[in-house]
Amino acid sequence: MAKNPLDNADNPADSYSASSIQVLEGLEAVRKRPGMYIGSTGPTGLHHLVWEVVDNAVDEAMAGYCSRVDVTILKDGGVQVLDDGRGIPVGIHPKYDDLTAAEVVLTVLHAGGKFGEGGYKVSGGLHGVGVSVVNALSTRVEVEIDRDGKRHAMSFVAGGQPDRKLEVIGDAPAAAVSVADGESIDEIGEENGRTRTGTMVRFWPDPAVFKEGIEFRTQTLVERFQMMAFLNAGLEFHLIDERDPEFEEVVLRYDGGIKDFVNHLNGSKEAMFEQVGHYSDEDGGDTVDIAFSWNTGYQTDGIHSFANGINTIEGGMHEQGFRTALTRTVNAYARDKGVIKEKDDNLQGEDIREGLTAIISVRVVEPQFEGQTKSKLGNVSVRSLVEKATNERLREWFEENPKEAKAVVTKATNAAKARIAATQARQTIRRKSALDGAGLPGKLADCQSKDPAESELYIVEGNSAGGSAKEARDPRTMAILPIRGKILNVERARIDRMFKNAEVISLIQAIGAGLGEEFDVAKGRYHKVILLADADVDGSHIRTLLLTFFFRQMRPLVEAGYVYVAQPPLFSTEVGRSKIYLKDDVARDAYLATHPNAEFQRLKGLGEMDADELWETTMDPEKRTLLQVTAEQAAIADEVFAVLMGDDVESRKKFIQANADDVRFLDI
Ligand code: 0RA
Repeated sequence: MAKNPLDNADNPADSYSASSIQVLEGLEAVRKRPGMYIGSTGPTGLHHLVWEVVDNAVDEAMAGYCSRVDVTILKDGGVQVLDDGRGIPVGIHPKYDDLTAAEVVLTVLHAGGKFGEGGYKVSGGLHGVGVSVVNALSTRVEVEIDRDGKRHAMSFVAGGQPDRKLEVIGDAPAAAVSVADGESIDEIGEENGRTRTGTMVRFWPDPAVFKEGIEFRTQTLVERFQMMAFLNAGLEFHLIDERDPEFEEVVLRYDGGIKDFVNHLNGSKEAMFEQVGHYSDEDGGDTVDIAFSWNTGYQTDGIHSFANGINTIEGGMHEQGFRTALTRTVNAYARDKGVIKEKDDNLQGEDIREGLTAIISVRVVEPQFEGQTKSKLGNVSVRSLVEKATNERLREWFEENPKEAKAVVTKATNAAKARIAATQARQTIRRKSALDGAGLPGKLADCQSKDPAESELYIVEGNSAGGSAKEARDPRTMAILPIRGKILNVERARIDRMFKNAEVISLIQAIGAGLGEEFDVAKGRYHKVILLADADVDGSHIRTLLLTFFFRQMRPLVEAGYVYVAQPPLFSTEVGRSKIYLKDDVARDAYLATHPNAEFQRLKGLGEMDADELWETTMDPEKRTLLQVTAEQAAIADEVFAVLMGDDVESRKKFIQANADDVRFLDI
């Protein structure tokens, strides 16, 4: 906890006035209740520190002053964020007579970029708490600012206590000359009369705050920066991980912005036409940007929305406006062109959204974030903005691209037919009362307990493994459903076909909570649905098919945290007359370190274990490790699934080969 600087005679903060004390009390509040400012003190909160600093650089980019952000994970666990924005202002702050604006930004809550002139019109950052929070939760922060021709530096220790007041440490270097394509100057950094501006923030998170650890996950940073790069056309991110000598610098820059985002999400799918549609509009400082394309696939959830750079996974007014206007526009167009006759029913939204990939990005001056995870946009005015833009501009796009428009309408018409066929198929099944849980599948060995909270369903690949699992289980709480062969690939199958698949039907019956839009997680018969398949590539494939099925057709089950992946061991070794199982390479290496000469067998399949072994290694709640499947980052998950499951066989093969070991740990 930060000490009162006045208690320490050696502290340079001695010269600070009453306002500085106030300032430190603010940071003290952050240290007392960090969760209130960064959501949690777990890995999510830890990464939030990086987002806070990077958001400031992105704000500079949005205001038109920053073109590049360099993020470095330092060897000693700190993080450095360097941008070429205007630099945090270095003059004396009007409200705090003895502090520079830069010191205020680093030590006063909410000071961010919101004060004085030159403040941002539209700001990112879900919490928007500002860099001072990063300061409060770090053991050390170092800042360098290039501005007004000078390089300035300051630093803080122990949760925001001044270590070195802002001072000039030299001249700012010359500004980089931007070299256009084909020009002869190839030396970046050459004098052009101007000096560089920008901010460098280096921080070391406080392990006393982040008790679960202070290790940053590179992939998390890459995914976030990629999203930001898509949403800010032309902005260039560089990521370096100095902890890993093998790490190759990641550079992310998309000059096509959200159009590139759509292409990227569609990358592994078969696009219906070459060009990505795009339009934007503006009203009273709020802006909307939309890019869209259709692919030949059947999913209906390809709309991804963002507000001020935040992925609004719970949707909101911008999404609503788009959906309404999309449905309206396609129906109006189809009627005008005579594809739908007067007496015909309208196409439904889901028909039109089949195969659609769209990015909706809005910037809102005063965003209202609502919902459970504060990721739903509540501004009603944004709905009309998006609706109006879509009504006008999408219609224009259809008129200008008649071939594409026709393909869209034809696809939607086919989807409508399939929807009607599915309703009929569903009714047939319901008549047999299969979907309502009255009939349980014959292959299911159900558990005795009727309390979903303690009941577990093991979905086991193959009949022989299914047999072992039935023998091994605790019949009171564990149900076993053997699944034969590969279930239908749901990414590619329309719902009407899925109802005809025996494996899919038995899954739906066993879980007993319905399917698709009718899925009701409260009716689920098990709070743990555990996928148990071999630890090899075939097992990975089946696991992925099942995960895709749950993700697409029973998403609330995934969101509730009810879906798990069991981890059968990969290796076994004989020790005397007993056998020891080790779950992965790490466990094997650890074992080898203490038991030289052990010979390992790579296990080929679950079928090789008898019931006792299966219980011991994989099912015993006392010993097993289950991986909980999460549905975070739907946009990225969409892509992972698409790569794995989509029509593009080549990229699917490549993905599975590249990730053969990881696929079983697939963390959607
Ligand atoms: C306050 C005001 C202005 C910019 C910033 C803060 C700022 C903060 C950070 C943090 C990391 N990089 C940053 N870049 C800028 C506006 C500057 C002006 O009006 O000139």
